[in-house]
Amino acid sequence: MLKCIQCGYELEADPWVISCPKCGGLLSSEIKRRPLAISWSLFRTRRLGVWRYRELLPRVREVVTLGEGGTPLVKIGERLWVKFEGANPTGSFKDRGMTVAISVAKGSGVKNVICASTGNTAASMSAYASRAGMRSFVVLPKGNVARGKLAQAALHGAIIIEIDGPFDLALDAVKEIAGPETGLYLLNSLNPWRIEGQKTLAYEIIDEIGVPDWVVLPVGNAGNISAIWKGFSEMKRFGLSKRLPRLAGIQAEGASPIAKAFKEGRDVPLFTDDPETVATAIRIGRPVNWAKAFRALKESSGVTEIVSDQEIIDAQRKLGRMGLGVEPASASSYAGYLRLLEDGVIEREDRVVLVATGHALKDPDSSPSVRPISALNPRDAIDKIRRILNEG
Ligand code: AN7
Repeated sequence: MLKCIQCGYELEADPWVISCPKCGGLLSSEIKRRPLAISWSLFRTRRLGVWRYRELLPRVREVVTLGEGGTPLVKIGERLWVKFEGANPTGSFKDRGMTVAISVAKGSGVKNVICASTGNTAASMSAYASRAGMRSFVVLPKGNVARGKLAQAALHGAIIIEIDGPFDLALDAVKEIAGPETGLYLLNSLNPWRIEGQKTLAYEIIDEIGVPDWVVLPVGNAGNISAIWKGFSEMKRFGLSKRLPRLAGIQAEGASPIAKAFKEGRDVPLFTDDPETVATAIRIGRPVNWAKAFRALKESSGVTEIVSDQEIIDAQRKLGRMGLGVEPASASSYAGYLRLLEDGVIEREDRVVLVATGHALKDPDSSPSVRPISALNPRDAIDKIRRILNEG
């Protein structure tokens, strides 16, 4: 059953209905009754990943999967973990949502899918669409999509359209053309089935370490923060966990419509038409899921934080030196965490999970420039290595 989060209107699940037919509000897939069979011991008989929790996902005729989810939860401190979503099949958390939404679409006979994207949604959607035998169209902000993501879209055979302007304008175009009339199925995070897949990130955290005190994550279009909150809330409602975490939503200085407004105690975002940040994944000025995000932040006694591009890059380098390769948007989790720790909002005793949403390989241009030491021949290489070792 789908329910409008704004006016409460309820309707039968219909893949083609992406927003409320009554008021245009965001839809959410609601599980009315607790599925009887569910328990941790049942889930744990299955492989860790999105479909481990299939009783809590939409029923689909055929699962279109690449083995998504089940990503490493890497301990980097006494009470600090990184959920490494870069380990998903296409290198970002988007795969969790795509396996579910593409499976739903396939069951309805969809042949063509479309999204606007800052890059990762495009990469993920085109991979899953190809896996399902569908054709994909992606609309991107020209010059602001990281190289690795473009390469993926091309590799998986997407038809790529670039526009002059930010992600938000690309999404306007996609929303206009998608629908049953054109047969183009919309796969941005407005699509409630995407959220259903992405909520499993929360399930996996509880499955592995229980409910933490804080979950810190980057916020762009605000689908993921909504999804993760839905995941934690459902587990508590179904009696599979006892408490809820607080959420910390992090945005970049030049693209902080939600973080800024929430900090100031406003009820609606401070939209911007010209978002700018080195973290191109979250270079978004008018996040479509803002209403769900505000609810998640309020219900979780959450906070928002704003970090500079320099803090993001510094955090990315620090994670790199811990063996964790993440793209800039993902490093904003760690940058935000460091700030919140310094400000005493998060305390050292708190158990914290940082969500690292995408892999470093996505955006090779954001990594430090490569400055190799030239050697004339193998002998020279050996000499140079010895000299460095001797320097200590
Ligand atoms: C690495 O791909 O919006 O707040 O079009 O790629 O759910 O939007 C990507 C978003 C965080 C923000 N980290 O998630 C897209 C797109 C990474 C991302 C986000 C994105 P949402």
